[in-house]
Amino acid sequence: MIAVRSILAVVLVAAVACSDKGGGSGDPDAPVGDGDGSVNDGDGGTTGDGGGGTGDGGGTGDGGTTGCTAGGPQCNNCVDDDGDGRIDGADIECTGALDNDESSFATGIPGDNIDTVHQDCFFDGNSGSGNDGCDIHVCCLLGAPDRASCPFGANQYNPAECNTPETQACIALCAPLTPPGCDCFGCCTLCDPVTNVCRDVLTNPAVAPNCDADHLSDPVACPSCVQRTDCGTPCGPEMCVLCPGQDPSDLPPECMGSTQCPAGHAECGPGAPCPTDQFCSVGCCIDGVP
Ligand SMILES: [Ca+2]
Ligand SMILES: [Ca+2]
Ligand SMILES: [Ca+2]
Ligand SMILES: [Ca+2]
Repeated sequence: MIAVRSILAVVLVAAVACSDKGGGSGDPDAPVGDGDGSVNDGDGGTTGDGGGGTGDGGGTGDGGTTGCTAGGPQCNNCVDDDGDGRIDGADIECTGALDNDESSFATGIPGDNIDTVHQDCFFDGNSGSGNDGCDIHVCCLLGAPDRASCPFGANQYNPAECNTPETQACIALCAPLTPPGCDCFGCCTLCDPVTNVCRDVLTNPAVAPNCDADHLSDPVACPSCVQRTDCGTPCGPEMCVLCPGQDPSDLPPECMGSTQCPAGHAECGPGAPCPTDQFCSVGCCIDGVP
């Protein structure tokens, strides 16, 4: 137990040390890929090692960290834009590679996630179900038992329709874009990085404009939600699946410091970047918006 915890602690410290630099192995103090010809050279990234050259400035990419691109959208630019100590996909307020607002659950993409009533794929960079086939009344997500308790679009709400499964088109398009711990509509199990207390929170800024990382325990700012079970990936230490806001040190020892990713999706993190068309979110590569 002690040995495992020590290893995890070392891994965590290494990860933090790496993340703080934003450029990963570009840091000359980095433990791997430091360009000195030692056996670990190259492990930290294929193009970003050896002094922060191509990864940081060349736009090729990975900087030795998670596949981010310098100068890209805030959630994919290798920088802690909001200064909370968490970079890009490790920041719970980043919903995907195109998210250009690391400081909130909004994406900064014009027209994205602006409908309070009809919810579509939360992670596809637009509002409306036309392109994704995902369509559900917000009060299903909020768990409202009847119209009287439905705060948005109550006259259009039929609780019985909440039992309708998502369409195959919705699942096919949206699930690969959805970070572990979230359903396709942005109902996410969010964990406070400090206290590790977790809640299922509806993150859609149209519905919860005051919800951010500082208000995770506030049910007014961050309303509770009921996750859809057929589109998205649940998380939890008992499944060895990291939730947003957690890091490998939050997993029990039997997980060996490794998170389980959705089928077909690789684990990622500092020094283990995703393919260029994917995004490292909560320790797993998820698909980029097509
Ligand atoms: Ca960033
Ligand atoms: Ca951040
Ligand atoms: Ca965001
Ligand atoms: Ca959409």
